[in-house]
Amino acid sequence: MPANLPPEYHKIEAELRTARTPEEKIDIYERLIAVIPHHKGTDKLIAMYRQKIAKAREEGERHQATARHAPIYKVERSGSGQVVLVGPPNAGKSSLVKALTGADLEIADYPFTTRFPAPYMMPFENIKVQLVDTPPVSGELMETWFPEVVKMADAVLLVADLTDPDAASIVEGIVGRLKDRKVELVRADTDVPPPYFPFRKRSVLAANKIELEGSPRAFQELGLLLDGPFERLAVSAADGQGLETLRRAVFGLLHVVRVYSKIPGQKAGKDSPFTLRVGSTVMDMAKAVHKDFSEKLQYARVWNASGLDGLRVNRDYVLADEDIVELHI
Ligand SMILES: Nc1nc2c(ncn2[C@@H]2O[C@H](COP(=O)(O)OP(=O)(O)OP(=O)(O)O)[C@@H](O)[C@H]2O)c(=O)[nH]1
Ligand SMILES: [Mg+2]
Repeated sequence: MPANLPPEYHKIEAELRTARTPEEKIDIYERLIAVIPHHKGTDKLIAMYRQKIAKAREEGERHQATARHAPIYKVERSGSGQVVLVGPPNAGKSSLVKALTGADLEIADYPFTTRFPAPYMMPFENIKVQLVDTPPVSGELMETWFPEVVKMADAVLLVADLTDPDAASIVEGIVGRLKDRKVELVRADTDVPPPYFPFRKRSVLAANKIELEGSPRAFQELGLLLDGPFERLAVSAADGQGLETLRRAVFGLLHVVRVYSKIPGQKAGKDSPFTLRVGSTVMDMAKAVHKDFSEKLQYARVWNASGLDGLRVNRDYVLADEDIVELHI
């Protein structure tokens, strides 16, 4: 047990003695992870709590499945990140997913068309981002599993319906309900370092159906009422307005950089970048490429569009999006 754990740690740990349900335990483990300082000496402890969380989740699922037949949805991740759509009935969530991914989804002018969360892949330049379409929610109506799906995602795409005069208060209701369930939606430029408790998810708001008469005005009003907690983008799944901006904004939510690995004497392949968290260093990249590289890394050379032309950098160099990197061992 690392010696330098803060006093809150021991206080929270004491609560474990009285925790009964898997949910209570998960809550405590998450708070413990949140107060444990992150460094080499605490890696094992944090990993242990992550394992305990996973176990408690499984236990909770078994419990729920047998006791109440409550559905649990886990959306298998793939691509460079997972972004979940959240919004009221008929806002156009499925229509947006269809427009952004090209997938064939069920869309209809009655509410609750979408019944289960389902993943689709959105191409963005040379990577793919996973979008999760979901059934509708509101401040009053949110199934217990819904916040769990949001917790698993990297970020949130809120969808508002500009034809609904109550669009702003509906969004506020949803955001408030999620907050009650310990999921806090934050602006896209917020740095959310791990640990993730309370669960903070970067979000943007897509205000849909902008092509309709009256929508531009509704969009302005939405801005005034929501008082700017999220970046708002005016979009139309119907005619494609704003969708390229939205695509880039969704990528931006992930806070990742794309870096290209280059072999000395050859050109870098730009088809399959490594995607790493913003703030990652040359050393992080080396670890992602191969264990050998991370063990033997001496230095790297970096090329990019901002003018670096093979600059020699050390292992702490922080990578930028689209850096081309040549690792030297
Ligand atoms: N005019 C207009 N209609 C839209 C737009 N996007 C979606 N719609 C319509 O809005 C209705 C609902 O669309 P869906 O994509 O099914 O909405 P949803 O949010 O997935 O609905 P649920 O699955 O019930 O939550 C359909 O009739 C769509 O054709 C848009 O940009 N403009
Ligand atoms: Mg739908």
